[in-house]
Order: sequence, then structure tokens, then C-alpha cells
Amino acid sequence: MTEPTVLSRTGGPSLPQERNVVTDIPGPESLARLERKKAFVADGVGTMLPVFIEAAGGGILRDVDGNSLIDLGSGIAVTSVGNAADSVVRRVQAQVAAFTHTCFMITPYDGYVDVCAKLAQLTPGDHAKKSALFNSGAEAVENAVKIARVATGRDAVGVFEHAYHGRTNLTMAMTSKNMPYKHGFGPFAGEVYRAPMSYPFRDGLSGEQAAARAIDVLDKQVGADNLACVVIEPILGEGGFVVPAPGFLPALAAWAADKGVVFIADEIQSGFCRTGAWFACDEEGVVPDLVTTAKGIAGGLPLAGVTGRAELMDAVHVGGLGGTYGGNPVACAAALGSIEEMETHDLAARAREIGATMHSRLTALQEQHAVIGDLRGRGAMMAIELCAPGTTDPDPARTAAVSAYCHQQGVVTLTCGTWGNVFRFLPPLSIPDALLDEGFDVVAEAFAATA
Ligand code: PLZ
Repeated sequence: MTEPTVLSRTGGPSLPQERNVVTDIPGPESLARLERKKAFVADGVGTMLPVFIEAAGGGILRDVDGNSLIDLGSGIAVTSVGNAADSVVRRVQAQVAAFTHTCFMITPYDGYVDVCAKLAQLTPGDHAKKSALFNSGAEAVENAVKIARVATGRDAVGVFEHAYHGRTNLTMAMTSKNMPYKHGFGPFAGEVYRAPMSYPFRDGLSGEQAAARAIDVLDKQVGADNLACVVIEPILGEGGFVVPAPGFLPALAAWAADKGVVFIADEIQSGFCRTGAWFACDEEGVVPDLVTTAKGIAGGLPLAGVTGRAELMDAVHVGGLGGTYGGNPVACAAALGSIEEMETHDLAARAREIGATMHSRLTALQEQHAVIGDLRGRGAMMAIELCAPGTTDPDPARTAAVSAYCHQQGVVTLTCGTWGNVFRFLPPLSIPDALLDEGFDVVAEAFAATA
């Protein structure tokens, strides 16, 4: 393999699109920086793969030792348009040179309103919609709940098993998994109730059966009249990329509409072209009352939104929603750049192409390795669940070994799932085919090497 010429140290689309591992992973420069991290960064802030990055773009992350790694994680579904994508860089540079902050609650600016107009256009449903912008996914989820409570005058919040909604106090209560997200951090917010999720690999139920089971819990154990909202990830993110059985989401949404319960789709991980559509809800024509977005919306800058029916959004008193930085002008410029990339390059179609490649590579792998119990996901959000052959007994050790092997070979992979036994793939939609193929060659090697 010939060494690609590195023309500059800039990232973005100009970065050579080749895997190139020149040291151990992590290399000596990264290890030295890891010592500094240990000295100055709280231990509670972990790092999965301690290679320090100095440039990134397309499908490559380049570290301080000169290693070029294939990115199959997009910083957890964030850099869907690629790192330092052209439109993002151009708009952010112009904005940062013009002004960096005024606080939208003090003196407004166009970028914020432009992002809200785009959200109204792109989120599911053609009803009148309004939005409010925030900094993080967790903050968006918290605000969606606040809005639903004001609009309904009710307190209770319905959530699902294996859910992930964030690390703030309310969203920790809404998140399912104890370690590492909740352990020792209680007491948690009250009035949060958990219903069973549709998990086809584990429950074997149809969408309708799983919905009836969840609705029974919400109806009998909480009472629809007490429920302000149900909050659900249309495809689970951290919980294991579980795709509910067809019919589950529509049945739940119909029940919520009938009972006056606000149906909130948390599309923070699944949204913005990731699954091959603008939003995962689009697949089954589900129209949520409120949608939370973050991650992929802004190509790596912190931005989040709550978008929903105008009359629900407007139920909150003037001044009731906000925050110093929510809808920061630089983050809004990044979002407008990301959305421009998605529209001009039809990245939803690209996500479907990537999904087709990943599906065929993973199907072939599943035929060879009985440890792969389930293959699921949609578009560029796909995963395999590792279990003792022929059972649903989770195999987190093998999952960790396979992922660690990929890291050693210069492929950045992520795991997830309640039992830590799900190997998930979230490549940037800017990844070239050759790199994607090479990434999955390494994944295949990893299974053979750890058998
Ligand atoms: N809702 C569906 O996926 C964030 C969490 C990573 P924030 N998921 C990645 C970690 O370990 O902290 C997420 C999500 C869904 C909400 C959130 C929260 O988004 O931007 O991390 O607050």
C-alpha cells in the first residue's frame, strides 16, 4: 500500500481517505497525553479509545501519532455529514467572524429562526409546528417533558425499558440502565414510569402484542389520565439499537392520541438522515406530537431542539423556555450547514446505501459466527447482538474483545446495549465505500481472531 501524501494538517474532506496504522494504538504521543488527562480531567469522564485526535474528515480520524483510523462511530451519531464538512465550516467561519453570542432571549438573530423553520419543514407531519432550541439532547428531553406537563396539566411521564434519554436528573430517571449512567447519583426525579419495550429478538411479540403489553402497564399502573406524555426512541440508541416490531409505534401513538397523552419521539440518535429517512418515525408514518433532536443536527456543534404541534409548544408562558446558550448563533450556523449538506448530497439515500452494505457484510458474518444472535437496525444505524450460540444469554466479553481488536487495527467501533453485548455501527454518511468495506474487513477479522 502506498503512503498517501498528507498535504496539510487540516481535517475535513481534504484529509486522505486511507487507514494507516503506524504505531501501537494508542501510540506514544497519545499515551503521553493520556497521562496529562489523568492529572487534570476527572476520572469520571472516561475515554473508550484514548487516541488523541488532531484532524478528522470523510471517514477518517487522524491521531497525534500520525495514525489514520476508520470512523464507524461518528462521535456517537453526531458527525453524520462528516467532520469539518464544507458547508458547516463555511457557515461557522462566517458566523464566528460576525458575532458569537447575544443570547436569543435578549436580542434575537436569524440563524435561530432559520433552524426552527427547517425543523418545521423536515420533522414528521405537515401540521403547524414550532420549535425551541437548547444545547444538549438531555436538555431537549427535559424541555419536551416540561412542555407536555404544562400543555396537559398532568405530571406522569411514561418511558420504556432499555431507554436512554440523558444524564441530567430528570433524564437519568428516564434512562433505564444503572451503570454507568445512574449509579450512586440518586435520588432521581419522581413521576417517571417504565413500560416494556418491543424487543423482537427477546420477546418474539408482534408490534400489536408488544404495544398492548406496554399500554396495559401504562393504563393500569399509571392511568392514562395521569400521563402527561410517553417518551420513546423510535429505534433504541444506547439501549441496543432495538427496532420495535412493525406496528408497535403506530399502536402506541394512536393510544396516546386517544387518551390525550403527548407522544414524544426522542430522535436524538436516530434523526437527521441516520436511518435513511429524515427521521426514524417516517418509516411507519408515525407523526409524534413533539420530537427531540440533537447530535446529527449540527455536524458536531452543540445544538438540540424540541419541535412540535404549535398549540402544544405555545402552551408554555412567555419566558418559560430558554437558557443562556440555547440556539447559539455558531451552533445554528453549523446546523444550517449540516442540513444543507444533507439536502444537496441526499444523505438519506446515502444512509440507505451504507445500510445495504453493512447489512450484507453483517449477514455474511452472522452465517459464520453463531455468537451473532441478532442483526438489526436501519440505514446507517445497524448493530449485531452477541449471545451464547442458540440462546439470548448476552456475551459482553466477546463483544468487548471484538471491538478492542478493531481499535488495535485502526477502526473506531462502539458497543451499547443494556448488557453491553451489542456491537453497533454509525459511520459518517461521508465515508467513502472503500473505507466502509475496509472497516468491515477488519470487523470480520476481529470475529475470526477472537473465536
Ligand atoms: N436521547 C436517544 O442517544 C445521547 C450518550 C453518550 P446528550 N446518547 C449518547 C453518553 O454516554 O453520555 C442521547 C440519546 C438519546 C438523549 C440523549 C442525550 O443527549 O446530548 O448526550 O445530552
